[in-house]
Amino acid sequence: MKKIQTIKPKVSKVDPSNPDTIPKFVDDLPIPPVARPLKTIRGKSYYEITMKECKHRFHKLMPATTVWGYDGLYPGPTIHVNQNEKIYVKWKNQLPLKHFLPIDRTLHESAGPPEVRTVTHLHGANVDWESDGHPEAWFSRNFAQTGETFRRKIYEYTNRQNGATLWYHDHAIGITRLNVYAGLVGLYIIRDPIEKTLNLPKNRYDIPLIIQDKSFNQDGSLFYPENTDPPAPINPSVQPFFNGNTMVVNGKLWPRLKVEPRKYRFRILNAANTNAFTLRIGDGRPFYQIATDGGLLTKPVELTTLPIEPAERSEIIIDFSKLKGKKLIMQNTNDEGNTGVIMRFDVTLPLKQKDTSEIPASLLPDNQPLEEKCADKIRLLTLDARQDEFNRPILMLDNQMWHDPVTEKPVIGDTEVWRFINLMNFPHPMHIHLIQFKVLHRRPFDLERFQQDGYIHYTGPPIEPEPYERGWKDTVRADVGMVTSVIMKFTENPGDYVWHCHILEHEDYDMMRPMKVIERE
Ligand SMILES: [Cu+2]
Repeated sequence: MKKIQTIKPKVSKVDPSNPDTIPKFVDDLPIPPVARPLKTIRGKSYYEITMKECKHRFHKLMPATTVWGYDGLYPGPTIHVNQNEKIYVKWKNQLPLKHFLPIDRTLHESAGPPEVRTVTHLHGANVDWESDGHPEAWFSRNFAQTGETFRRKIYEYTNRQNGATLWYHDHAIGITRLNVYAGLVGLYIIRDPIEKTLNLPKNRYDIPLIIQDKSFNQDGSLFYPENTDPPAPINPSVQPFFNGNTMVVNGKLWPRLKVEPRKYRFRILNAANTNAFTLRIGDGRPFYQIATDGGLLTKPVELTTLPIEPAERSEIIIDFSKLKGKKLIMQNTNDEGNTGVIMRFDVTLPLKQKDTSEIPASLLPDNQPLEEKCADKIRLLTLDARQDEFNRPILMLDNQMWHDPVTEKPVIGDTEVWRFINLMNFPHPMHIHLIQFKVLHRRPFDLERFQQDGYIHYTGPPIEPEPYERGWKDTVRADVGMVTSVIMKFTENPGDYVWHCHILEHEDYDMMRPMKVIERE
């Protein structure tokens, strides 16, 4: 047998702080384990998931790295549920009392105790507000201290929504970027009966890909910058953005996945702090998108590239059946060099059995069309910036800080259109808790005139959403120079939620606002 050449540099030559020295495609892609309920309560599954500090090996030639993980795992265990199946989760904090990443003490309550606080948000969930993971519903180790909106230790998820790939992550006020970067992420998969009839690739052919960028110090510890460049007069200081110099998938640096020559379903999550990626497979071969954030599309969309913003999910089917023996790199075409490479698919496994799975012509009937003309309320919401006393940018929504009084108060039963007016020179992934929306359109406008008179002067017709965002969404890219409109119907669950930019460095300072969903009077 011909020996396949493997890359085996000496351990001493790998410098975790220099990505050029870290060989790619030497670790197999790990699959996060399935979360198991501790017991059942009145017939419902009850989970306890404990946040712990632990050691994690990002690469077989790197020393183990201190991370924070749900159940001591990075990424955390995947929770699997069925549509309408109610479950309970007690999220527990047994983390150290001191953070291992640099805390900016000028943000929110970061100045005072407790330094380490956590609260878990299930991103994309239709959930009662007390279980939503409100940023001020934080709790410290063993619930010793709790934030202002903390109401319960055990969260209840009803899963009244379409089958979808959701994810859970930390959302504590002022330190979300650090807690998520430390490792507090995991997947939550809802399955529904429609999906089960579709004969999509399943079980070992249904694979999650949680993509993040990270940087490391020489000793293998996680690197996160202490200050801005040029430095702010206070230290540590929040960053306006974070770019890692390596790519991590399911916890491994540039992993490889050995696949059979057949179809696979991939559930892709961009769990990066700041970075958007544009995915491309091999030489740009076509693949098929089947789902967005909130579940299945009406029909598959053929793509050769797929942009994905922080917090967005996209599910695709790749057909490797004609690629036996080939190795295909998943790239990020937004970057060159190390962060332009994500992972590799090696079509080297023998076909276990005939692939009978399908890429169906249609997926989910569109039985909830939302039309702009039926909106009960249209909100114009700006994305803007000013400077703080240290000459750092404060990014804001509607010119307001997090602690300013709530202005978005949707009424149950109403359909609302939100228009995100981006006044900055950078796109922002806007996320609204509780609901799934549809992207209506993006429309170019005259930024200069808006800044003079505060009115939107459109400079062109509305542009249809991209082919890859024509399904249920909870996060949307608010483009530069555009008014991005989304439409949604509030159906249940009054209470205190939030909406925010999902660039974590932005939501911490201060691109997050409260949203109070109210009952009709
Ligand atoms: Cu932002």
